[in-house]
Amino acid sequence: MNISPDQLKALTISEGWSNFGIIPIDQLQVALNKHEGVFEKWIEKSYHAEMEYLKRMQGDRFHPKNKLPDIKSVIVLLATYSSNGERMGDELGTDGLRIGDELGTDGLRIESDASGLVARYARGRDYHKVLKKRLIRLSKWLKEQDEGVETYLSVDSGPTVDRVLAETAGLGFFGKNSLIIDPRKGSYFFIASLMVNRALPVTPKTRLPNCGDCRKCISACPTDAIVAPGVIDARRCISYLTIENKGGIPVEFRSKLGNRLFGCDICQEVCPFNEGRAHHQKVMIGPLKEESGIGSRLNLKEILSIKTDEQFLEKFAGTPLMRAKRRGLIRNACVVAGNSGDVSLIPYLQNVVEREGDEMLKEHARWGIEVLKKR
Ligand code: B12
Ligand code: SF4
Ligand code: SF4
Repeated sequence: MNISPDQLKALTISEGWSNFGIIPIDQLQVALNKHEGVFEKWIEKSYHAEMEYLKRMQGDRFHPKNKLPDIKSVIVLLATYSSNGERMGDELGTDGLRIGDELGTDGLRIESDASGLVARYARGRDYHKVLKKRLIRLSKWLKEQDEGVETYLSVDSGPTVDRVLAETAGLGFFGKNSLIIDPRKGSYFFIASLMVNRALPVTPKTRLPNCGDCRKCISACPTDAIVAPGVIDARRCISYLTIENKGGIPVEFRSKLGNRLFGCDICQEVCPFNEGRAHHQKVMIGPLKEESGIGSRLNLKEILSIKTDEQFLEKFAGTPLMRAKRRGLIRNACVVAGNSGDVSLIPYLQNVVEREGDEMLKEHARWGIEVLKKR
């Protein structure tokens, strides 16, 4: 196909992508074969928690030909999201509490704080929709150059192993926190991809560093979820517990959540490759900025007062918080309220106990009340 990397570069930058790479399918399949075994071991150990869809999609994720039989190349694209907002783990000790905070006998923070923190990736508009639109435009452009072009696009929830794609394309290396890190730009980006049935010009790769002796993310994780370098036990990860998890949050992790209401960024915030990144994030197109979405903090009284799915939709439609649904977000808010030390939240938790028919929510609200009453 007659297109140059320079043409693609100009196009992707104008669309808001921060970087891209092209891999021939043979090279990708070799990398995927190597990683499939790692993935299977991860599943065997139940590190995937209740994310059964990962198991179900294994065949398609590790064998791109299942989705596009005539696949010749994959364009892997990165999209930076806001990294200059509020930190989720500022001055946090390994127990997830702010260093210097006055602690109660149960080790909980006494400082009053009636809001919960949202992970950076979720502060803007729903990235699935934003990035999908960009991929569709790229696909259309390719089809204009050659009408025989066929494509298959994937963003996050699609059947692709995004970090393996990004690593193989030379866009970054696997950190011990398991994230892909671009040594020049850090790790605050999404990964998306477009499979194409044409041999495209392969992008050059440079030698990348690795973590070396650093272990900052492993020691900073409040729940010890990084069980080995590069390996996350999702059952312990705050990101899983507050977003993907459909059940209750195990009591042993509740105080560790601190004020993290949705997702977690601690293993990225402590990473030296992310230091000072706020100054370098120049490619920031509207919808992924936190100003375009819900921002970094949500008011707990407001969250605990959301009575119906309609009210939830009104507030959060088009944002990544839809993933947790009303039930998940209220569950998280009960825990964060308990951790806040703010007794003015007790009546709001009491309302949850009285109003909700769901035993899981009632139990979390009662837990929050109990913790606050111990103050
Ligand atoms: C399931 C999932 C999760 C789960 C499990 C996380 C995990 N580490 O596997 C949970 C819900 C916990 C999660 C959390 C987050 N996620 Co997530 N998640 C995914 C998803 C859908 C699949 C990942 C997967 O297959 N995991 C299974 C493991 C085995 O595979 P893997 O992650 O690719 O892991 C590789 C490494 O472990 C490596 N490896 C194995 N052994 C070793 C040893 C060493 C030494 C090294 C260096 C590497 C290494 O090989 C594995 C592959 O074979 C991808 C999207 C996608 N479609 O791929 C997004 C994705 C990985 N998530 C992403 C993000 C942004 C997050 C969060 C930062 C969100 C947040 N702020 O709350 C956190 C980060 C937590 C963390 N430290 O991983 C981004 C990562 C972007 C990047 N720069 O890397 C992705 C790629 C989504 C996207 N398309 O942009 N996530
Ligand atoms: S996202 Fe948070 S809980 Fe999960 S591994 Fe990283 S620091 Fe640990
Ligand atoms: S904090 Fe250190 S060990 Fe963890 S990913 Fe960053 S460089 Fe690697």
